[in-house]
Amino acid sequence: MGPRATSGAFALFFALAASVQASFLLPKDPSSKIASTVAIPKLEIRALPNAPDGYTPQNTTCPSTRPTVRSASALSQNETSWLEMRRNNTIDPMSDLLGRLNISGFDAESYITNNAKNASALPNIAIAISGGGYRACLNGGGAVQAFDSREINSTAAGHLGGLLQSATYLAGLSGGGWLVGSIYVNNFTTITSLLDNNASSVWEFGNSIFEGPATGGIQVLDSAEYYTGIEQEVSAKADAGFNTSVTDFWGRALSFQLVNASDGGASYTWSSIQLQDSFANAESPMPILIADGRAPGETLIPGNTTIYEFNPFEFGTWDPTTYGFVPLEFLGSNFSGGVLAESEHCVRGFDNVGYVMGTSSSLFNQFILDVNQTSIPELAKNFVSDILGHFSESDDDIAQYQPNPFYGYHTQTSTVSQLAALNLVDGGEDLENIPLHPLIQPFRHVDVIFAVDSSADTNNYWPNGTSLVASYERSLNGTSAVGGNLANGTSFPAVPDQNTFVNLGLNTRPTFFGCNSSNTSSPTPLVVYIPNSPYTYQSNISTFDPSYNTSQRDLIVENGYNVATMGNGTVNSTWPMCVGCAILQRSLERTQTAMPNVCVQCFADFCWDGTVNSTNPAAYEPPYKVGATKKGAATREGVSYSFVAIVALAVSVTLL
Ligand SMILES: *[C@@H]1O[C@H](CO)[C@@H](O)[C@H](O)[C@H]1NC(C)=O
Ligand SMILES: *[C@@H]1O[C@H](CO)[C@@H](O)[C@H](O)[C@H]1NC(C)=O
Ligand SMILES: *[C@@H]1O[C@H](CO)[C@@H](O)[C@H](O)[C@H]1NC(C)=O
Ligand SMILES: *[C@@H]1O[C@H](CO)[C@@H](O)[C@H](O)[C@H]1NC(C)=O
Ligand SMILES: *[C@@H]1O[C@H](CO)[C@@H](O)[C@H](O)[C@H]1NC(C)=O
Ligand SMILES: *[C@@H]1O[C@H](CO)[C@@H](O)[C@H](O)[C@H]1NC(C)=O
Ligand SMILES: *[C@@H]1O[C@H](CO)[C@@H](O)[C@H](O)[C@H]1NC(C)=O
Ligand SMILES: *[C@@H]1O[C@H](CO)[C@@H](O)[C@H](O)[C@H]1NC(C)=O
Ligand SMILES: *[C@@H]1O[C@H](CO)[C@@H](O)[C@H](O)[C@H]1NC(C)=O
Ligand SMILES: *[C@@H]1O[C@H](CO)[C@@H](O)[C@H](O)[C@H]1NC(C)=O
Ligand SMILES: *[C@@H]1O[C@H](CO)[C@@H](O)[C@H](O)[C@H]1NC(C)=O
Ligand SMILES: CC(=O)N[C@H]1CO[C@H](CO)[C@@H](O)[C@@H]1O
Repeated sequence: MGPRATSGAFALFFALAASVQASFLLPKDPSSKIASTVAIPKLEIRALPNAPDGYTPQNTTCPSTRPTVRSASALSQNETSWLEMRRNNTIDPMSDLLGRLNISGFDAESYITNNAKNASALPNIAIAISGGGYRACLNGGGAVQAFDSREINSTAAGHLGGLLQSATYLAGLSGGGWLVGSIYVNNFTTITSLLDNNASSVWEFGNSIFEGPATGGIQVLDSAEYYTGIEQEVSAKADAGFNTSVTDFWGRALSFQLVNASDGGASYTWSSIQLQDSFANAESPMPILIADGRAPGETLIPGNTTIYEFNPFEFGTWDPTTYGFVPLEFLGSNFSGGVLAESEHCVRGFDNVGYVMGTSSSLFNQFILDVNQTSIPELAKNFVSDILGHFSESDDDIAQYQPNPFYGYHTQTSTVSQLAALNLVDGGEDLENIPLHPLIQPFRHVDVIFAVDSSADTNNYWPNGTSLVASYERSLNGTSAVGGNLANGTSFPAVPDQNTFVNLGLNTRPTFFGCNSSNTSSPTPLVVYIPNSPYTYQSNISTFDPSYNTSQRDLIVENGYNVATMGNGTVNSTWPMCVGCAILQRSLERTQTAMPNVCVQCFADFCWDGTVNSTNPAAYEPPYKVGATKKGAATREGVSYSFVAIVALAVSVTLL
């Protein structure tokens, strides 16, 4: 598809979007701002807008050491150096946090400070935020708010503030990637600042992405300017010789909701995160986003697909097929066989933050597969089914990374080394909807992963363990004939089937997996599974719902805070202390320190004990654990049809 087609397609997209929206979108509550009572730090400065020419990638002069693709046989030197700094910076927050969590009969603060010189003895913590559209962004946002010691009251008894400051990695995928991206692109800001209703918040989800930003806040564009601007930017990228796809439009549109810049942050790059003070000084965890590989013509993404990660330094994969990383800043350069020929320029500006977040959430092919399971009008169903034909016949893919940085690289094992373009889709399409893959890589030595799951697995959009099951199954393919060496040294704790998750309630309260590390031959992180559940709000909103009024948005975040803290310890008073035990357990093993008795009890209470009950469960309809928050006029808006319909239209017009 050439540049002109892109531009024409987008004009059509705009026209159709506007008309479909008029017929499908439900009315919204315009008067739902809640006055905030707390003093909120001002959100001002953010990641560096360092792309050379806005959204258009540009040829630039290469550094004296030309960028190359490296083998995934170790961590990057940049990550290794960064980790040394991060290790030191986590010691005080971890010691403070464990002190507050108050593990009876154990002086956790002294334990951490006594081992501070022995970096590898200390706990190594990661947080993973699942996908699931705005539901996942907001529920995950509540969890991150709870983990962040900068948030008001988060360090009170029963709360978990400081876990974020103690963590080494923060991974997100799809809607969870919007959350992670929002935080880092806006100068490692807090969730409260993103929601700030006193000034103008970044997370204004009242206007759907298809309408564009509300005027009067930080954004000043009307819908027409919004669409025209996006069209011009994507056309300019196409004119510069880069294949564009529906994800370019999607990513630009997302940026207006996620990046605090009046032009939607066209110049912000994911690699610029490494230049931000908070990251450069290792004062924040390392953010990682995930996307899945997609073979040409493929609609259903298999469990053995290649999983790619974007970290602030690099883009690439640990999987034994492609098994390589490229410097993210120079993505878009024409690598061949892992090197950039002398005749080639160093392209910069390809790794636009919206494009990266849009890639991780590019689930257009999934919509088409799911259309008959979705409650949309017959008309829309037929329409989507119609375009399925065009779609599967076409090699015009969803998120195009062209030129493919892994062209001619690892030709013996790679499935993409002969492809001019690398095609990526939403990181959850292989069913691993929690971004655990980068966190179980042996080189990263993660001890414990707090896995926040906002997946919509059951009929009414609650999680049921599907993501953990997928991660576990993949980890078993170390030697199997079919999967080859897919696991490639990774190890994942055993988990039961989904029926067991529901029958034993493992999807309704936090559960630890992998408690007994002697059960696995290679180092395996402890997984603290934190499933979305109704504490104070029924947060099981459809993934396809594109708009949220302010009160609904805030209630989902508050519920997420309660999900992570079990209602600030009111639903289960031992939970905060047991989080402390989970943090410490692998470290105590390494230093051959006995588990405190209270921790032994925590593990008895919160670990999956190996029991299985695979009978078909009744419909999963969890009751409130605390009770509905009485605040504002939070109405559950019905599922809006516009998302599915417009996505279908966008896909079709892009292909025509
Ligand atoms: C971390 O702290 C140790 C000991 O306190 C010190 O020797 C080391 O230089 C520090 N590392 C970094 C990268 O700051
Ligand atoms: C913080 O805690 C105090 C005392 O419990 C309470 O009055 C206040 O509303 C809380 N603030 C927030 C933002 O939750
Ligand atoms: C980012 O936020 C920090 C902490 O609030 C602030 O000190 C710093 O000045 C901000 N960064 C930039 C580049 O201004
Ligand atoms: C994935 O599995 C299928 C068979 O189930 C196989 O044909 C394909 O080559 C595998 N892909 C990779 C990347 O291993
Ligand atoms: C991972 O895959 C690479 C490339 O195929 C291989 O060289 C390496 O030995 C594998 N590592 C493990 C631990 O299996
Ligand atoms: C790693 O850091 C060095 C400087 O220490 C820098 O020159 C290089 O570009 C960085 N690499 C990546 C991939 O960011
Ligand atoms: C960038 O350089 C390549 C050759 O390395 C050339 O083909 C391409 O046209 C240049 N792009 C622009 C926008 O100048
Ligand atoms: C959805 O259902 C219609 C009619 O029942 C059928 O023609 C169509 O192929 C189905 N679409 C998909 C994607 O399965
Ligand atoms: C769990 O979720 C999967 C994926 O959506 C679904 O196929 C399965 O029926 C669900 N099982 C239960 C018991 O909820
Ligand atoms: C827990 O604390 C948070 C933040 O202070 C608050 O929003 C939430 O309502 C509290 N939960 C309960 C159950 O009191
Ligand atoms: C906390 O939850 C665990 C796991 O469900 C349970 O065994 C324990 O009795 C609960 N404790 C309290 C104080 O509610
Ligand atoms: C992704 C993948 O190939 N998974 C397979 C791994 O192996 C188990 C059996 O050991 C299969 O059930 C999975 O399908």
